[in-house]
Amino acid sequence: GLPGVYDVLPETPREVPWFPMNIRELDLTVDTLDGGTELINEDHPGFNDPAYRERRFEIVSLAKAYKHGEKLPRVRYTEQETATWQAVYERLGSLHDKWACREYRSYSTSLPLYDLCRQPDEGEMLPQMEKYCGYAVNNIPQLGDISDFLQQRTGFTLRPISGLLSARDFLNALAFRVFYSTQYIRHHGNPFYTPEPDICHELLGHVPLFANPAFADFSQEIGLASLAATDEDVAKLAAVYWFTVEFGLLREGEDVKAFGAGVLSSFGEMEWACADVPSQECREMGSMKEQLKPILRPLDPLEASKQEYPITTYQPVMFCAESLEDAEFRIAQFCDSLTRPFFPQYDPLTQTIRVTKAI
Ligand code: HBI
Ligand code: FE
Repeated sequence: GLPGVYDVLPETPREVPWFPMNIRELDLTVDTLDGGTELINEDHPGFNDPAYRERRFEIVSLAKAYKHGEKLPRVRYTEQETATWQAVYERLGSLHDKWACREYRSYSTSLPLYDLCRQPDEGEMLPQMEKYCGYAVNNIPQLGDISDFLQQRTGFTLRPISGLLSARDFLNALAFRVFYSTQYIRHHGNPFYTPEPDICHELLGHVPLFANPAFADFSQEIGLASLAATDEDVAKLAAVYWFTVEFGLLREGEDVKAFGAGVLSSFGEMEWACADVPSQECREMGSMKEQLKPILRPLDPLEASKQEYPITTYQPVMFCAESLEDAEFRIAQFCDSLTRPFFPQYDPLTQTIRVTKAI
């Protein structure tokens, strides 16, 4: 029938959750869920290692003291830490050749207008990271060098963080093209396992994709959608982020390739997600006793936003997009479908959010 009067009234004004309006206000985002140390529970491999805990505390303190505009803290990593990095770097490197998506393995940059007549600048990603950011088997790169590199490529910068943040604070920063990155490394006892994000996950999982302009735009889009969003919508966006940026897959011809950082930074999850037949050893490592392979669904953000996910085992259900552009388009559509009291836009000149009222 005809709509009732309440159906056509504009949304009533409401208080919105606090959000940063200026990039400096990210300094106010200090409420990590773990407080920087408490996340080390009995399950953490470093729980019973006082020297590890002290070291983690030291590195976390640098992140807590950091203020926008300062130089990113440099960490002098120990031989033991570098050995952990090396183990991860070597093992993942060979798997990336096989299973990482094209956008992770190679780059292409848009050139300034006066250069348009030349060939587009493109090539392998890793040599770039080695040349400009200090990536090497025997060196843990510094966040500052990576941040400078990304800023020149896509305008993304890194900010050090002490551990897991709330989904809202984490996503809000993406609106400013800022990515929070941990700086400590996992425990040396098991270089192939970490229950929390660490520098291997950030640098080998997330960072190379932030040099890709389409990926950078798509990340910022999720960030903008999270500003002043309701708790319910933040939870939906966090799930969409989880099933794309963290555990997303991309189809390349007949193959399924790793796109999410959680897949790209874990050899076990990469085999689980990308191998035709994941080995029994792999399945046991991820506590997947019954299931032989992940259930792959075509990426539908609405469905992903409602899909539950475990955080201690491998993913039983994963989403596969047809391409990065396909993922970008669908997510933009999803973000537009959320009800907003206004439309935030980012002004990169002032590094400020501008707000336009919804009509
Ligand atoms: N915090 N530091 C950090 N790193 C993450 O990847 C992260 C987080 N907090 C929340 C979060 N990821 C997830 O909720 C995403 O799905 C948003
Ligand atoms: Fe991550």
